[in-house]
Amino acid sequence: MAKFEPTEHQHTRFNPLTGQWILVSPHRMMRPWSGQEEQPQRIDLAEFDPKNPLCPGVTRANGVKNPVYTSTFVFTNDFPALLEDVPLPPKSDDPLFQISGARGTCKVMCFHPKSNKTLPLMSPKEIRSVIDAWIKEYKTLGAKYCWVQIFENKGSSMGCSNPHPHCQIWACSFLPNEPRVKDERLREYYQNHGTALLDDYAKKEMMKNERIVIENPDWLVVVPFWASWPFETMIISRNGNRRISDLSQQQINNLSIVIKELTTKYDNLFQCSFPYSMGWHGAPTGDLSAQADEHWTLHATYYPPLLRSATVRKFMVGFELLCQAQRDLTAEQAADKLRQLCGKKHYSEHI
Ligand code: H2U
Repeated sequence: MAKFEPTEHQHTRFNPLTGQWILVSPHRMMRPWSGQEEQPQRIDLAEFDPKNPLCPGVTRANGVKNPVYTSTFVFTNDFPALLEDVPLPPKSDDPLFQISGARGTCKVMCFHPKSNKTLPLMSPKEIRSVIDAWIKEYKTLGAKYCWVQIFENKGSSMGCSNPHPHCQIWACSFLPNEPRVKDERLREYYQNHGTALLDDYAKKEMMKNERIVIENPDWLVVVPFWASWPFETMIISRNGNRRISDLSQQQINNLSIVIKELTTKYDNLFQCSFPYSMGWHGAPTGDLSAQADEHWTLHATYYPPLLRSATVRKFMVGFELLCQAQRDLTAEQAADKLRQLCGKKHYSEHI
């Protein structure tokens, strides 16, 4: 039988952060596509839309007028999934009908006053203001809540309801599933190895040099070995930071450059405003900040849905929903494509 070639032969890979396996089927890259096609996100938006409730000076759905902000702007979501003061459900000791209280708050953060300034089109200085605002919110909300999730849904194909550049921050009184499982797995690795899983992983990726997209002294961007979305990436702290609130000025500066470069590469890949969901994970906060946290390493994950063009996306359905995630392109092939793309100049500058 022929020798195993990861770019030709199907195999499964393990995600140590979730405990789940994914199926890699590179031989499927050639299959024809006659399914749904996405509408690429428009990049020719006006700077200001008087009807857009996220724009400066516009009145939102709840009748409150936004200030004429000139940098970032944060407000409490007018339609929050989590409220601060709600009655708690009665206790249930039936294992089949478990129920628990949930409290929290949801915020919206506009990145920039101009609707047409997505992150790749912003300057590193403007991106720094976004990171500073993330840290400020994280500190305030993290004093009260055990999990603060900063996330950006970009593009309508990722459920984003408004094209103005923004992210959301949800703070909750409970550890949600993804961070809870991650916390358990990182802790178990630390107990077995005496080192943090993602610190070890970043060092090994640096040595292997097969999946690196961008690197600088503070940050490593890789397509993780276990990536399930076609062009999924992780930004991993190389200096053992556990939370976004730990970052030094230099780390913030270098992060702003990394975010600009990565999102520029993403846009340049299919010459569109590249959709994704991204978010930050670090050690829990609030009551849980008293627990040991040396098993955590600060990181962000980007989950972009596009597969082979601005209009053809990956669907996580069928086998993925019923069995396990599956991908065609290998993580190494995706990293190679992203690495070779220009991260300094946005494609729209050539138009
Ligand atoms: P998304 O694009 O990721 O859906 O985020 C936009 C958020 O902005 C959304 O959660 C909120 C929506 O509830 N929003 C307001 O709070 N007030 C408004 O007037 C419009 C949108």
